Amino acid sequence: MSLLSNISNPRDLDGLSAIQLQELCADIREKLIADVSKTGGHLGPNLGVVETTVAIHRVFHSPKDSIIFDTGHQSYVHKMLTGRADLSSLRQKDGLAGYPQRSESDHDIVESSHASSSLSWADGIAKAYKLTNQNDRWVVAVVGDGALTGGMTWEALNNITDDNDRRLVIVVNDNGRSYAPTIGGLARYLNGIRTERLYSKAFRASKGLAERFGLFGRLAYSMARGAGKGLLGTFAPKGMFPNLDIKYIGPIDGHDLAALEQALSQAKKYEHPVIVHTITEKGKGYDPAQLNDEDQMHAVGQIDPETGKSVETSAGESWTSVFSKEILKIAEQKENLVGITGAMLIPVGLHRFAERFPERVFDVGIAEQHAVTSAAGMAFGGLHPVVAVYATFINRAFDQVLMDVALHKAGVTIVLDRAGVTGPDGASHHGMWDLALLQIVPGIRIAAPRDAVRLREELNEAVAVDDAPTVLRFSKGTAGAEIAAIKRLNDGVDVLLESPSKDVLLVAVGPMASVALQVAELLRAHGIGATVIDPRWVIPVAKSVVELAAKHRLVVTIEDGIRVGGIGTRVRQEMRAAQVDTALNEVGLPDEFLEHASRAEIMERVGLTAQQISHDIVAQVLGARVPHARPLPDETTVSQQNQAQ
Ligand SMILES: Cc1ncc(C[n+]2csc(CCOP(=O)(O)OP(=O)(O)O)c2C)c(N)n1
Repeated sequence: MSLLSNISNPRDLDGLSAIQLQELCADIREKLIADVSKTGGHLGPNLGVVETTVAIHRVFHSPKDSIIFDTGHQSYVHKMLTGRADLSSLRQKDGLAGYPQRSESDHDIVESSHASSSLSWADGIAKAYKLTNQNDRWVVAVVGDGALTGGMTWEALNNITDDNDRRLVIVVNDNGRSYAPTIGGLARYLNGIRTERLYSKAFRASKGLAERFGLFGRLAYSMARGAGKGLLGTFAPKGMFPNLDIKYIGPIDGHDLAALEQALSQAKKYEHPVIVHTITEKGKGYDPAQLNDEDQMHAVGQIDPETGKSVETSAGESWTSVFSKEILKIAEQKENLVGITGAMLIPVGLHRFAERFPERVFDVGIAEQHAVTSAAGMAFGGLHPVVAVYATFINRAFDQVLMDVALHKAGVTIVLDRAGVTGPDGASHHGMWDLALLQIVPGIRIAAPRDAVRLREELNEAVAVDDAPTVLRFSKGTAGAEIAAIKRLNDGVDVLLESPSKDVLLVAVGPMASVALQVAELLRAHGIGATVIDPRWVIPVAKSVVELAAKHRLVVTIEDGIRVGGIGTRVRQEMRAAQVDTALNEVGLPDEFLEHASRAEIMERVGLTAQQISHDIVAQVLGARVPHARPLPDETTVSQQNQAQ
């Protein structure tokens, strides 16, 4: 029987001996590999924080003490120690979430998977505990070196160091990597600490920390801030952390449980903000991860646990791969084209471009806001930047798109991967807000390709615009089969299907084109005629969309973004402005946080399936559901004949 099966809450760790704790860490790793290889998830990061998480839970008392995981992708071990040892349902419908989730446990606090927010959360919680006299509660933030490249962490540190009277411990989990090695001056600084000669000395010293503290150490440590650095300061590297005016402990071997516990216990005793700097290895204890140069198995799909090799069969080329190849082609022709990524070079497909033209692709760290404003600067200087991010992360940089790019008429192309429902990563990872958010930016143009051919085409069109922001958004997964148009209208709108009767105009946004065609097919079985169009550029709304709307009894827009303020709403407003009064039904995602499940399961749950959409349209055409299709005075439609029968 494994030790892990005896752990139902963190206090069960208290009675374990050093040897048992080591055994437990081995059990945890074994279980992580066994379960995550089946469910997919963040394997490398979690293998790297096994000892750190065990030590934190031994020293601090969650949920009384608040433990916050930055990004939350490395919280699996925390889940296992807080009554959720079985990860076999991870990221599945009705199973455990891939990030902390309050509904799962009192031990989970921050659910958002958007990086670099943990120190602000910690600052806020610590302020609240202080003001409400909850002085026996600590706040612990676990933040990676990657997340530390995000500006919010520095805004938070600036505030944390301004009020020393708080019980706040910042554990910097430094593995030198985000997905790829972490970039920038901060990373170089941390790397310097890891590699400098002093490190090996400090590393050894960390093992005997408590003993070395002795009376003098404890005294020095409890000295008021400013009166001295304390003994631990002697291990601290010269430079950034000491200059931040915050107590620093480290570097600590993040796989040495005893050293970790000693350091964290000292940090706890200090009763003021402290940074505990741990050095860990991503993927620790699992060769396929540690030997994986690309990202040390930061995030995996289903794998063979023995070899670490993917066991997923791909149904075709991914959207990302199509983009990746096309952007390189364009870069070969267009010398002023540059790429920008927020620490996700390979996931967003800029790696081919970077391999060929290393000086023209910039990894800016997890810093989407900086990426966008820096792009505005590059455009001013004569470049055409392509900022490639996951759709959900552009939320962070809305103001920069609005004020720095659009207001300055900068030719910047923003490429949004993982747009729409993404699935198992859960509520904060769906790319469902971009269309509603970005369409309100004056002058912006947004393209949503329906297939790989259109992705290439629209990307080329986007980078040719040098006086406004352009956006290209596409989904996760495979691009699917080509969907040919029967004709292209003058303003670039593709007509995918026409029917003899003009009952319904289906306006499909991007990948919803295939669903729209299925809807048309189902309607045909009911004698309802549909025209299906793909506007290609959904913002601004093309004139021909409005003209076609005027010629139909009902307009139905179908998008995989939120319905509120989405493309459908915009089409309706443009129709009204043009005095077109055809009824419009905007089909899209509800404005809710959508829990993790597969993409298909979520689409089913929210009614974004051909069956559900066509079911509603039939009722609307028959006048049984609002909005009612209006009659076309000059044409008799098949459905009107049906109604008459
Ligand atoms: C705002 C934002 N941008 C990008 C990401 C994608 N992302 C998830 S984890 C990660 C790397 C995190 O590195 P680090 O904080 O060092 O943690 P590690 O995985 O190395 O433990 C990135 C870029 C994100 N979650 N949030």
